[in-house]
Order: sequence, then C-alpha cells, then structure tokens
Amino acid sequence: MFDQIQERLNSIFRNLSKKGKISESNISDALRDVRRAMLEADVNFKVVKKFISSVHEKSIGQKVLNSITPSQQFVKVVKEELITLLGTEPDKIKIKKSGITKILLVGLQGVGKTTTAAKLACFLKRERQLDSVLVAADCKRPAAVKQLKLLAEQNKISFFSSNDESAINVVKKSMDYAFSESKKVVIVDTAGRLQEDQSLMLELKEIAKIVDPDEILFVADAMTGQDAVNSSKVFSEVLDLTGIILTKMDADTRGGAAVSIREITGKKIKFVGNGESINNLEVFNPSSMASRILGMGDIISFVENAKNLFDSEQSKNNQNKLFDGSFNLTDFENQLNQFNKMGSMDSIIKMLPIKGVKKIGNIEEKKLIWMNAILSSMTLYEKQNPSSINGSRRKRIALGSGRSVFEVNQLLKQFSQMKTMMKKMKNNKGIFPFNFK
Ligand SMILES: Nc1nc2c(ncn2[C@@H]2O[C@H](COP(=O)(O)OP(=O)(O)OP(=O)(O)O)[C@@H](O)[C@H]2O)c(=O)[nH]1
Ligand SMILES: [Mg+2]
Repeated sequence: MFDQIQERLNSIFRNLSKKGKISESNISDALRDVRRAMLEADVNFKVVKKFISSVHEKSIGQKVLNSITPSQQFVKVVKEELITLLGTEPDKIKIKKSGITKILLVGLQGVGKTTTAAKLACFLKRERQLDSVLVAADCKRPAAVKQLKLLAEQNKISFFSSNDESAINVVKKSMDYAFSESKKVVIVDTAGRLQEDQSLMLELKEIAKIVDPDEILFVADAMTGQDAVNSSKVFSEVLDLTGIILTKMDADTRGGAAVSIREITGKKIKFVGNGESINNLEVFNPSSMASRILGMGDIISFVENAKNLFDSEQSKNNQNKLFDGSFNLTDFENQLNQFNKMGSMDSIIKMLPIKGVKKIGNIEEKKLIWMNAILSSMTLYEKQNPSSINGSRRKRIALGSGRSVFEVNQLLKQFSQMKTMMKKMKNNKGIFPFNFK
C-alpha cells in the first residue's frame, strides 16, 4: 500500500534530516518536493495547493525542539496536516438504537460494491454483534444476484432477492423480510454502471427516497485515483452520501484518491477495503492512514514517549544501579513496566519505520506479558536476591505464573546475562536502554 508516495516522501525527509536547521530556504525545497510527490501520487491539484500552503505556514512558525531533528519536526507538521486532510477522527457507521438500520451501497461498475456489502455484514456481525440481510438490488444482471447470494451463503448471512423487475420493489420487500426475521441491518447492493448515467442516478434516487437510508455509502476503487474522486463528486451532488468506502487499497501504490476524496467531496471515508477476502475491511482511521502514507511510522511520538519515560528519575536510578551491579529483579520489573507504559509492543513497533514488523510485534508483546507474570509471582525477597531462586522456588514461581519452569529459567538467565554485560560496559555509560541526548 502506498509504496510509491512513501518512498518519495521518505527520501525528501532524509534529505532534510541532513540539514542542520529548518530555514526558509530548505523548507521551500522540501515543500517543492512534497508537492511534486503528491501530484505524482495523483492527489488532486487543489488539495495539494491547500496542503502545501498550510504546511509551509506551520513549519516556519515552529520552534525546533532540542531532542528531535528538524526533519522530524517537519514530518510532524506534514503528518498533522495530512490527518486533518483525511478527516481527523474516524467516522463511525450509524446504527439505529432501535428499528432496522438501512445501508445503501452505490458506485460505478466493478468497484467492489458486492464484495463490500458482504464484508460489511461480516464486520457488523463480528464487531457489533448485529445480524444483517444482504439485499440484491441489481435486478438486471442475474449473475450479480448469484454473486451476492453465494457470498451470503459462504459467510452465513441472510440474503434477500426477488424476481421483481424493479430494484425499488425488491428493496421494499426486503424491508418486510428483515422485519419478519428480526434482523437489525439491511445492506442493499445496487447495480453499477460504467459511467454516471442518468437512468442509474434516477433509480438510486428513487430507492433512496423510498428506503430513507441511514447510510448511503459511495464505494470507490482507490486504484482509479482521481476518477474515483470525480465520480464520488458527481454521486454526492445527486445523492445525500453519508460516507465513502475506498476499496482495493491493498493494490493502490499512489494514494491519490485516499488523500483527495474528503477535501473534494466533503464526505469522510468510513471504511477501506484492503484485500479480496471477507475480513479485508478496515475502519478508516485518519491518523494511522497518515502514518502509513508517510511510511516513517510515528517516530516523533515514539521519541517523545520514550524520552519522557526513560528520562525519569527512576530510570536514571536504574541505570546507575545497573552499572554499579546492584540492579535486582525489582528494578528489572520497574524497567519492564516503564516499557509497557509506552503502549502495547504492537503500537510501539508500528511507530517504528521498519517494514513487515507486525509479527515480531506480536511475539515480543507476548513475551513481555509472560515476563511480567513470572516477575509478579516472585516474592520481594526473591526479587531483591535473585541468587536465592533455587529449583523449588523456580517450580513454585512457574506454577504461580502459569508459565513453564523453562521460561522462568530463561528470564533469570536473561537477567543475569544483562547484569554481566552491563558490568563489562561500566565505562561506557548511557547505552541502556535508550539514549536520546
Ligand atoms: N484487491 C482487492 N480486490 C477487491 C477489493 N474489493 C473488491 N475487490 C475485487 O474487485 C472485483 C469486483 O468486485 P465486485 O464486488 O464484484 O464489484 P461491484 O462493484 O459489485 O461490481 P458490479 O456489480 O459489476 O458493478 C472482484 O474481483 C473483487 O474480488 C479489495 O479491497 N481489494
Ligand atoms: Mg456487484
């Protein structure tokens, strides 16, 4: 996702990081490059213009923090503006407190409406425990009805279709069906056309009038870039769209549609499709999307978080203890807790600019959890006198923490290796665990 724009932006940020300070002239160079990268990523030119001018204004006014480099400061401004552009906060799907919620999916041909209808039903079941009925309102194409029926069967979702010629009648009947089956949500999959043609628009308008939907979601194919943006604008002028679902983000290397669509249509992206399988639907989150586009991960907040925590008195104390050899398991536990305070291992890893790290994140996170479990099963005496932890104590700790003796041994071994290593490094203070000065 977004490989092209990520690469371009990263090289701009790297170049800027070689410069000492943010000045009028190097900011202008960086901004010119960002502008070009965005245009090449197929971001709408009006959006680019507005974006660049607000980043310019904000970065010139910024004080460069001591702890972070100017380029990071610049990335921070770019990121904040990008989040604003993408809609600031996630926009939740509207579900009625009582009665049946009606969701209409509209869009051009082949963008992913049918697939998304099924994905959305599964999402609502999984995340909100809501049962939906999938309604095939694409009456002209029998294959379209079959496709939705198959998806419904495969995923155990209710399905409604009717031999009626008119989509409007099908939708009307589906409401009675949903009511009789006590379903909470009706998701209507409509027909697509190659172009925004008059008859399609009239049909959709009519359906909307009769159904009075709670959500009219425009489904757009992210890969089509500005075409997706333009057609969403046309649809939003005819229908009261309540949001956008961008599909095929997994195959979109540029990101132009994702970045421009809200600014141009005034409608927020609610979900993104990021693959062909049924679970590949994500709630759109402007902040994490901005991180992904920038590709750098959220280094700034990571640095700030880490700096605050590891600069604390307790941490400095721990460092001194480590070097004079008096560091014990209580200190080790405190250090682990501090690390935990920075957020889940997963979120820390996500903030780092490393590719393909999701898996490592999970493993590490699990490890932190079991280490904590073992440490909290030790007595204070044991923590302060690690050498007292003999075989029978190890067995008791393992039992108490629900971990194996092997894992208890592993933790103790790591702890003693760390102490030995630190003793050796006595003359090279400041390396544990992070040094941001
Ligand atoms: N890679 C990827 N493919 C997707 C995604 N969403 C849908 N597709 C694929 O896009 C193709 C078209 O999807 P459909 O759901 O049939 O599209 P549609 O809008 O209903 O098409 P019409 O009914 O013909 O207008 C299918 O092959 C889907 O598997 C996505 O998020 N990622
Ligand atoms: Mg379809």
